[in-house]
Amino acid sequence: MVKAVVVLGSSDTVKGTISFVQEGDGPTTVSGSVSGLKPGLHGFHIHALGDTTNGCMSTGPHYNPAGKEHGAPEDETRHAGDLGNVTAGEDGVANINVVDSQIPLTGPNSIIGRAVVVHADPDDLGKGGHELSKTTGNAGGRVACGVIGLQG
Ligand SMILES: [Cu+2]
Ligand SMILES: [Zn+2]
Repeated sequence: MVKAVVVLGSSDTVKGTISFVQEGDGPTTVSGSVSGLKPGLHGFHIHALGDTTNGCMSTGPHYNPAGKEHGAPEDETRHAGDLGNVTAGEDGVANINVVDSQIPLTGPNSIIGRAVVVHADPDDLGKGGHELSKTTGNAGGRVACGVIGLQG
């Protein structure tokens, strides 16, 4: 079993801790919570780079080792990093519980050392018809991010 964790930072208001667990070659389970969000949907992605030298802006585009277009987690056509949306309640807290097969913690497509980014706006899952729909889901600003690191 491989475990990893992200502490979301680079924002005074949005905070959270997210854990990743993978058994063997199986899917990765993502769990945790994010607080300080505006109620509603927020794009939730793995971005390619674990570089926060310029805050969340320097984490690059969505992690996309297969060179595909942006989509929903359940779509055939998606970036590996496309985890869809998280939903914040009236208290601004989003609880996350996702199982996904495209974000391994080992092997050539490992997400270790890359970044989790939470966005200001909903991810349209590639279907919004906006010029950014097929690249970012038009999810708006990057309100929190953190680098995925190995956990013991
Ligand atoms: Cu993103
Ligand atoms: Zn994407």
